[in-house]
Amino acid sequence: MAPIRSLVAATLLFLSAANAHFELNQPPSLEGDKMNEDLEATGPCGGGVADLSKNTATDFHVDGDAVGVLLGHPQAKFLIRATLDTKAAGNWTQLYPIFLQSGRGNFCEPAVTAPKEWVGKKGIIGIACAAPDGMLFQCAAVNFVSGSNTSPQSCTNGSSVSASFDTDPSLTALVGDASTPGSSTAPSPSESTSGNAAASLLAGGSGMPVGSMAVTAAMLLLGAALF
Ligand SMILES: *[C@@H]1O[C@H](CO)[C@@H](O)[C@H](O)[C@H]1NC(C)=O
Ligand SMILES: *[C@@H]1O[C@H](CO)[C@@H](O)[C@H](O)[C@H]1NC(C)=O
Ligand SMILES: [Cu+2]
Repeated sequence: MAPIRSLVAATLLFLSAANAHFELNQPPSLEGDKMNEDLEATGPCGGGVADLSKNTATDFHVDGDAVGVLLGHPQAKFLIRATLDTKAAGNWTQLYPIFLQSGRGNFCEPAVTAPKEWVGKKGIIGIACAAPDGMLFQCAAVNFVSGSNTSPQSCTNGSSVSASFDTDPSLTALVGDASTPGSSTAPSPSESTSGNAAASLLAGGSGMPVGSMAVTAAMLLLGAALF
């Protein structure tokens, strides 16, 4: 019995990891263990609802604290941003340079910093991920506190994971003071999603020949359907 059960468990784990876009592990995400992947493409927080009057917040040290993700794609670029807006409606500050993660698995940056003036305030840390299947979002509610967290728990890099600093216009567009609550000048998630997916597929690249072929096939089918 036990071996079969663990085999099933391992298979389920593998399947869920293979299907996963990305998960925010540190700080704990608004959705906790119950992430709804279907909503992950919805900005600013995926299926999480930012509301600082209700969200459970964990301490985040402004002189350096950990941000950890689990990536289910072979490659993706990440933006780490934060806002003091109570509903995460805008006014995002970038906390860390945009980086490219290569390799599926855990990535943790142990020394992400935030503005010192934020000590004593509550805020939302938002992660935006430019993945092969579009832009994805997760958030965490935090209390900004002074000092640094030098030995963060469960902050590890997967053995086949590497990272390098990078640039990405669709991620950079998600930073700034411009968008005030209620306005919608920022590009909508769906727009940046399709734009980015198309761009990364057109760029060809090492990663996804099968994906490009699937997209090409889908376009051919769509074309046929239109005639
Ligand atoms: C944006 O955030 C800053 C703090 O980083 C704050 O001083 C400013 O008032 C905020 N602006 C808006 C429009 O909320
Ligand atoms: C993970 O890798 C990044 C980039 O190489 C590095 O900055 C970071 O310190 C590593 N994290 C841990 C927990 O070692
Ligand atoms: Cu995905």
